Amino acid sequence: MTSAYDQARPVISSTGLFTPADSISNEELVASFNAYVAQHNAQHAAAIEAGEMVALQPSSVEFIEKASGIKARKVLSKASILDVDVMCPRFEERPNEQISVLAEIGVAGARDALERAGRDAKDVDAVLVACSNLQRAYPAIAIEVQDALGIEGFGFDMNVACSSATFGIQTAADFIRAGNARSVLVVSPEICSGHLNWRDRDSHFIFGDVATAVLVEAADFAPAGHWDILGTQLKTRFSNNIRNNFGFLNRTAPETRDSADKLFVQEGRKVFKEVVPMVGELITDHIARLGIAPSDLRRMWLHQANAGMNRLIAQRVLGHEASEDESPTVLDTYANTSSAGSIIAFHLNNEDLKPGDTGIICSFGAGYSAGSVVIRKAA
Ligand code: CO8
Repeated sequence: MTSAYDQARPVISSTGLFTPADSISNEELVASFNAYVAQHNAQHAAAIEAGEMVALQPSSVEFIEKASGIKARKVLSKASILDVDVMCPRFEERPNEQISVLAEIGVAGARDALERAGRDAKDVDAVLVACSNLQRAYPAIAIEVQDALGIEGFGFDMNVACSSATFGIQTAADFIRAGNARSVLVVSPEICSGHLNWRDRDSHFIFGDVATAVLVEAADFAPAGHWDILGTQLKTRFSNNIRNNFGFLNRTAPETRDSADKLFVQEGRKVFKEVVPMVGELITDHIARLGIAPSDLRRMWLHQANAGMNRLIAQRVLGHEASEDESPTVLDTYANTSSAGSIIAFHLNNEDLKPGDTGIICSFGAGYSAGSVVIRKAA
């Protein structure tokens, strides 16, 4: 028996965004970091003097802006991150009866997407929570989001680090093509502040908090003004250059439970060098497969990790330096928000495009993983 939505064509009906109220500028961040460094070096002056310990080096606003393009980051817990004696977000533990903080910001992003599509939660069939770090093992955060929104059907969590949202979009699109769903929410709540080592000079400036949502639906069900999904392409290649060893087995080796490798660590230079060609190739291959010339790409909504990386990737694909209009930046104010970055870039920079305009959402990051979603504005 064929179902009502066999062989349906997947589209993006809407996107949603939750932005924390507070922001930390590079100046505020560096002032706090350098106060910590001064305090640490004073406390260990004798050991440093004796050559038993290496003095910590200060951070700098100029370095951060030049190396990354980041000027500020949005966060859920500003005061405790800047507090030299804490340097970590603090969230009061919630009773099980109360919604968890990760689900809460996911729900806020999802409500925005549903509202923009004029969609009743009852019409949504599935919720995927696709993000870098999940607050707990189970029950799935997606099922909690599903419950909070009053959605029937099913939900599950998935993690492909920075590429979680694009992998989620392909998964949702495949559900729609296969007739297993007609309307799927892909929610990416990213509390990156929770797994960032704010005392590590090499990475303390990189991440921010946010939540995004993408409503993927069958074309014949979607509202006018949606974006047709022309194709999706995913790629993974194992690398230890971005790694976080936090996990449920940490308690089996209590002596290293709080080591720095239980938070985000990376070899930034290697990531930069290896990921730029991988992503350039992915996008070039993908659009060629779809019969789209680089000059036909009206806009690229790239992952927001590093302004220099995006410049080089866009140059490889387009053959010229991309303008801000061709490849918009949000990492200056949001910093790297992992899987949410390319979705924020799309969310804040798509309304001026016209029916028939073609663009690409592309993510890349830990794994390595990269995902490409080619879309065209429908009439
Ligand atoms: N202030 C001043 N100087 C500094 C600082 C600082 N804060 N940090 C480093 N320096 C110094 C270094 O000591 C070095 O000095 P020297 O030359 O004397 O040795 C010099 O500056 C240059 O250091 P780097 O080579 O490290 O600097 P880079 O130019 O490579 O810039 C970046 C560092 C910005 C990290 C850059 O390499 C980069 O952005 N690379 C790409 C990284 C990337 O895209 N990663 C993606 C990871 S995100 C992801 O996949 C999601 C993971 C899950 C989410 C986790 C959430 C927490």
